[in-house]
Amino acid sequence: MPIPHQEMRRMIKRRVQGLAPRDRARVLREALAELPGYYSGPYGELRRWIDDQIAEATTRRGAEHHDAYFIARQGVAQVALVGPPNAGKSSLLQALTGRAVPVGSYPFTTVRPAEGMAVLHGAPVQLLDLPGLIEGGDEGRGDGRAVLAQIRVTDGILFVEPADLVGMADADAVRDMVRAAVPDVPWALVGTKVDLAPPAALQQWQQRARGAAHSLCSTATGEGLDDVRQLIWALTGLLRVYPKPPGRPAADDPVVLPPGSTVLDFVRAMHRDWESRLGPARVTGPSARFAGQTVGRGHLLQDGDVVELSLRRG
Ligand SMILES: Nc1nc2c(ncn2[C@@H]2O[C@H](COP(=O)(O)OP(=O)(O)OP(=O)(O)O)[C@@H](O)[C@H]2O)c(=O)[nH]1
Ligand SMILES: [Mg+2]
Repeated sequence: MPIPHQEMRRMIKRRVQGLAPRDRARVLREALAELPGYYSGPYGELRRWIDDQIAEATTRRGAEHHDAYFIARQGVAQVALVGPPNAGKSSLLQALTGRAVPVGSYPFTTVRPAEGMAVLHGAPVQLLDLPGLIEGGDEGRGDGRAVLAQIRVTDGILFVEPADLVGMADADAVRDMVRAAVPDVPWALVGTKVDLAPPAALQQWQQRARGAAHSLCSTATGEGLDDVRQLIWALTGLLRVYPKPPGRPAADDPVVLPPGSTVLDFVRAMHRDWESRLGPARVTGPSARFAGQTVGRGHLLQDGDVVELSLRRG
């Protein structure tokens, strides 16, 4: 049973909301490919609407403007890649978002922040590639102050550190400095370059990461990149909530909600007219004590919940 076309249009709008034009065009093309194969009727109209949106996104490409250093949040969350020079931040941004950025085997390749969109579970998560930080950055060494100002307003910090332990003293100093300067932003740890790391170094790296949310990867071989995507998703705290129409299976595509969302937030995200008609909601999943638990509208949802709403006639 295909998703009704109106819900599909809403879903596509949600997916492209806040995306840079180029990413919007890509997501729209993907949506087009997923459409049921009808070219007439409501789905035909939807198809023409998407075509128009793609045309708009691709002709306005030049309209983007960023301040040289500050990058405003786009998408559902912004996560900053932070670490010492040469750790592999830009390589990771490129691997996760497809955005082409300068990569070099020398320190300070990145001189201006760059951004790209990682589409995680259908939701656009903005990643920032920042210039490498060095000890003393908080006192103005390098561009430390400007980089820290950006990190203060981001939603999550992904510390990028080399798993081969090359330059590891710097990584420690940078992490301590950032955590002292920005204590409120949640963080996680990624070890890069596992392909270069001898087993003993890897073991030592993991020992050091113990107690922190972390994962290991190589952008050279691609290994571990899915783990990094999971790590970023968990870092954002975003929730995937799957609507389930009564008597039918849950939808494949989740509604993505901000951390701390309730059943009421979910209902509002589904349809603006449903709030006044909301009857009991039944939840199955991580936030439920048992499958099909009946909950109130203030019930806090968790990532992976399935919610069945009953609506009174409007
Ligand atoms: N073998 C291997 N090399 C990597 C990996 N990730 C990055 N590199 C190499 O490490 C060097 C630094 O990578 P960048 O992505 O430019 O590092 P960065 O952290 O952005 O560096 P700055 O912009 O100078 O702060 C480059 O030569 C990359 O090709 C990896 O997973 N495996
Ligand atoms: Mg770089």
